[in-house]
Amino acid sequence: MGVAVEKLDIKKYLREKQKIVVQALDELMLPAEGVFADHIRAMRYSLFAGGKRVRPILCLAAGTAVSDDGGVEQSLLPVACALECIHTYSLIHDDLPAMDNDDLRRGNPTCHKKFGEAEAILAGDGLLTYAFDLLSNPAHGRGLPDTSRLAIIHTIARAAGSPGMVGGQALDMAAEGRKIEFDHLRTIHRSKTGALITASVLAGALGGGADESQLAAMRRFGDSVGLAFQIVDDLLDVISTTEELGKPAGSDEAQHKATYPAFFGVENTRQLAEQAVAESLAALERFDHRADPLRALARYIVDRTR
Ligand code: GRG
Repeated sequence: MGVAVEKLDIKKYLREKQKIVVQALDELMLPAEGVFADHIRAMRYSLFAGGKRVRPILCLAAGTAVSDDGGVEQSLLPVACALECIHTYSLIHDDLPAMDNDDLRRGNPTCHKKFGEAEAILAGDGLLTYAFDLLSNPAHGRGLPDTSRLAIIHTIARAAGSPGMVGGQALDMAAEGRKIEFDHLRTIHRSKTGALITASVLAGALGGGADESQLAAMRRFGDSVGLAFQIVDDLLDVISTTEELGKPAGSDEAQHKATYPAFFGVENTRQLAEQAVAESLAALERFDHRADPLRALARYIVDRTR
């Protein structure tokens, strides 16, 4: 398995898939024209401001891991794009003055800095809603059976909403300036960041026709990768520069936020990230070479520098 992870050129794979996702986003996102042009321009600004596209790529890779159908990636593209729309909305709203009040995102001025606060709120609302338009629009069915599509919609809605990302954000906001236990931090991480990452993997697996035991394994994979992602995010905030991150570094400490490095120190945090990746790889043990991109993505998530 270790060999398989090394065999795949993850940088090349990411470049290829990022290009496919960005092209699909451009085709599937509403055009900035007509009476709503200004509003749609704000949505598109944040959507195309860069970003690693981790969630859509995890979705495509999970579909490929469980399917023999060479067309599965094409069928999953609207789902992948919907995940990126939801993620981008969460970043726009997270940056607002009422939340993290950040000026920089993906190396560019945040949506509210560029378009004003009201338009940024609406751009986020528009992206969230458009995600479900994409997911449910039969015109974008392209091979996904309705039962799979319904299961995907439910999985993503649950993960993005109050039992997932939105709830996690609410817990995070409520914890600001308070001393919290580690268990509570883990709950925040799992819901705020982990839930959408797990849903991205599950959505891909559902689209690829995974059976119950494959779905259970994919859930374990997604949960561990989501945790690794958040641990590394905490770590990068401490060890990287604003230039490298494209968003303000050191902001967790400045806001007295509870993080993995604050609880365990930098070195132990690194080890915890490694442990989470090892768990994610163990979850994929029963999958063949078609899961190699997923394995390589798990590795990339801890090795990344932004
Ligand atoms: C406002 C409802 C609502 C939710 C916000 C995701 C989130 C919840 C807040 C973002 C705050 C944050 C920095 C979380 C840490 C993990 C994370 C989601 C990082 C950003 O995701 P990346 O690294 O970003 O995938 P790019 O720009 O590459 O897409």
